[in-house]
Amino acid sequence: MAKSKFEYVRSFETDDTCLKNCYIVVRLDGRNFHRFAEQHQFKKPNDDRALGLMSRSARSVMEELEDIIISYGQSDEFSFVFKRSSNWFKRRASKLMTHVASQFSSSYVFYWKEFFGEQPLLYPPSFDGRVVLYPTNRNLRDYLSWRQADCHINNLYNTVFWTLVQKGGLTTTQAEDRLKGTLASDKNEILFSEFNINYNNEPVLHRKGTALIWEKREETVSKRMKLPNEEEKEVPVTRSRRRVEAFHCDIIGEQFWEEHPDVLEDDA
Ligand code: DGT
Ligand code: MG
Ligand code: MG
Ligand code: MG
Ligand code: MG
Repeated sequence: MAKSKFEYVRSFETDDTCLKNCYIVVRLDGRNFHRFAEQHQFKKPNDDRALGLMSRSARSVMEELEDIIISYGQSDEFSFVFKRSSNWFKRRASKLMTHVASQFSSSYVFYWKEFFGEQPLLYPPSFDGRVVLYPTNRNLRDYLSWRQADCHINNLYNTVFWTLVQKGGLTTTQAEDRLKGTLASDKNEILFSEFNINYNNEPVLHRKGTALIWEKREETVSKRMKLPNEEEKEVPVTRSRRRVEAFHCDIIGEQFWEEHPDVLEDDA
């Protein structure tokens, strides 16, 4: 086919193919969710409706897009990991990232009512995205560990902070001053000795965030079948189905990975 004289503009496009053999991680983060949470009266420090909606949207991303093996989320962020051998959209970073971000954002709006009921969504939320490549299982696991450690650090801080405000009667400025320079052990101690709260008994969803993976399930359904020269009858049919399952547990140690050996491909 003859090319138009405008065709050359294509050559201005830059190549953003992700390096082969690497896990491709897309991390989304809510834009200005400090304000979004205020405006929608999110419960402090954790709103289970908001966290549920984030997970529901992430599930939609995994179900609608190809090759995502695990995702991990906390607060207003979610990370999606594409399998190493993925060739979806020829591994073009911008395609992968924008599909993840738009599928997630539209799902967040689409499923809003399932979690917030009649409380209206006041304006369209948006999420930024970035792409990071990790060549080894160790690097990928360290990435996920980093996000879960971040969840822990922020949740411990926020739990003590809001306990000091909500139960201790401090102003937010006083609570901030009280926590300046404190270590994790000091924060645990404040919760325990002043408010009789054992941080380890706080909801695991808040302490560990949410990991979503694919799990195989054997499913038996009965089907009506008509064989030649026989009456139609009910026969049990077993098939294996994949579905996204949520875990709120430690993903830093070995146990989770030993129990789910199919998530990561072996290093070379
Ligand atoms: P950004 O990401 O630079 O556009 O700005 P933000 O405001 O989204 O900041 P970020 O992502 O560092 O922090 C997440 C904010 O979202 C933080 O202000 C607390 C808020 N947030 C997330 N989950 C909850 C929740 O469950 N309850 C409440 N009250 N706030 C939440
Ligand atoms: Mg941010
Ligand atoms: Mg944010
Ligand atoms: Mg964030
Ligand atoms: Mg098109």
